[in-house]
Amino acid sequence: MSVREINFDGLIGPSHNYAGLSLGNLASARNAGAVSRPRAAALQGLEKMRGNIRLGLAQGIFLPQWRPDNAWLAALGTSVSHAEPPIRAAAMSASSMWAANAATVSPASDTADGRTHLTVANLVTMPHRSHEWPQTLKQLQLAFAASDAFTVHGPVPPPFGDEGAANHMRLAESHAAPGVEVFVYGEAGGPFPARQHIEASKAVARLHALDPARTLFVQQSEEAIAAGAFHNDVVAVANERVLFTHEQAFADKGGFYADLRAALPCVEIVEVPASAVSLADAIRSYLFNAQLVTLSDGDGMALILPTEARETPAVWSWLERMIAGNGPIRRLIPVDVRQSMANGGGPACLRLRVVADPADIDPRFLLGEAKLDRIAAIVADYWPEEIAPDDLNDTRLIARIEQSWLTLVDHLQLSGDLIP
Ligand code: SUG
Repeated sequence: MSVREINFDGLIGPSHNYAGLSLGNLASARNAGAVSRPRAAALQGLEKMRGNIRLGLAQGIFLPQWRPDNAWLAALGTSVSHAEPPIRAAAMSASSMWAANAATVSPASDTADGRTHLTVANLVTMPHRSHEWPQTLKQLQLAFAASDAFTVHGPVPPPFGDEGAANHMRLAESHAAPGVEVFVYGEAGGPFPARQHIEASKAVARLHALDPARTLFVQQSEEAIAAGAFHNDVVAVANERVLFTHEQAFADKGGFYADLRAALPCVEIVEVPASAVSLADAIRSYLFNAQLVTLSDGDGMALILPTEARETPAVWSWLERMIAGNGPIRRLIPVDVRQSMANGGGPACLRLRVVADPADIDPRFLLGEAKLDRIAAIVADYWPEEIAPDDLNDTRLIARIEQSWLTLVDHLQLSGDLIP
């Protein structure tokens, strides 16, 4: 058995557009109404995956969802041509690309029954994301069908908001070792919604049969949410024994750090002080929405971060100082995911981490460079080049989006399983 971390990236779908749907997500609001570039967006995401494969990391993929979501529109008593524009935009959203919000994952070494548990996120807080889970669940059930290795749970019931791995961190001496799972939740009351509710986090921990001694529930700071950190992964990221975090990420950082050190004595906390990088710069640059990965050559850890981090002077000079020191993070790898960033999704939002044996996973969801090239060719041939908000009601555009999806799903031999 060779357990390792696999990053499943959400392929950016052909309907990718900027509809300003996410209150509290400053980039989404700033770019509302802009013209999107779905083809370039998907190719950017694929190049990020290619870079990770070349680093020797295991890579998986989730497919975009069928759009428009006609079943959801029908349940609302409408259709894509009759729906009011905000509902139409919600039904057309490509937001399932942000796979960090697909599910919460607890690897086998953390659970009582020795299986890897996944709970699909209900995403109830945002209407355009609230209808993602049925198609996400379908893909999870296919990819992780091996029932002796995985248990896939349905969503926590509403009204308890659950946004999946974006508010969950796992720290362990190594990926395969038993870990400490940290669930970060928000409290309502600030200017923006708190999208992760503690009741949902506790439900997921119970469903996954985690050891209470190695499970922490930690409140996100109100100032972080108010500054635009609508998910914890905008202000903190963990990998193995390292927590990389902004000083103002948590409501009671002293209590959290002490509990974490008690549960995992080998933990290394790399904290970025507000005096060096303000919350505003951290959120604008998405410094913490990086993939913090362990390099396969035994060369420590790398941060795969958005190019925006390099363009933000306070952020880049802090990172250069960090790299010059003797810490656990040894390399900085900027990647261009600007199309996703403009909707508030950085490198870490685009992936779901699963620690498991790749041999237990349906190979249709695993990715090597040859398959990646074939997917990129389909994207280049089919994905629309541009979408302006007014186009979302254009029947030719909708037909093209549907054709793009069908071609991809057929190529990956998933038609029989995924066509609605
Ligand atoms: O839920 N943006 C997503 C971004 C999700 C980022 N994920 C993580 N941080 N893990 C969201 O706010 C914007 C869509 C629009 O406005 O068209 C959007 O849904």
